[in-house]
Amino acid sequence: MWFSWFDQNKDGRVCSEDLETSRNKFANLHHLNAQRKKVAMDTFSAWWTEYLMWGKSEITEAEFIECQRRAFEIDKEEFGRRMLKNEEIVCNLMDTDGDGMITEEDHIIMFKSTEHNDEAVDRKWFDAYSPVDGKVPVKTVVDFWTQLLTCDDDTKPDALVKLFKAGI
Ligand SMILES: [Ca+2]
Ligand SMILES: [Ca+2]
Repeated sequence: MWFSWFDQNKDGRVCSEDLETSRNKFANLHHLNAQRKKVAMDTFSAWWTEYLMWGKSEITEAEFIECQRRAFEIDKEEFGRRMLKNEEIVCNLMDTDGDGMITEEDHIIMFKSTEHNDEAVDRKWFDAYSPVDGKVPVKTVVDFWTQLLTCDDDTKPDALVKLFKAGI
């Protein structure tokens, strides 16, 4: 579910061109100046390449699942740390003003960067975090997505799984 989220053209693979499109959209929607744009673009690339493409320039869904499965089987705790790190990087990237909070606008921009363009839908995802005054702490978002990526008990209720399964 998580991987296919980033497979914007639904051809079963995620590649460097997708990364290029996403990071440009992210920087442009945030209206970042040249210096901040460079930092954000570099972080975006490093994150995407490591955690989505496992260091490759292109990866299929089957390869991605195999990489994740192997890492999980080899060392579950290390896998958990890897997924946490992944979410810390991407959630801190969303917090462009560095105040430790992610606004609804920040979140919508990240969704739009990966071609999830329907704002009404994007707002439902943001609501899952129970925001206060249109904001949530970065850590809350990190926790939600790390839980999604690491929990091996599929009977445990998961707000994000519910949204994925609802096809939202
Ligand atoms: Ca694709
Ligand atoms: Ca912020």
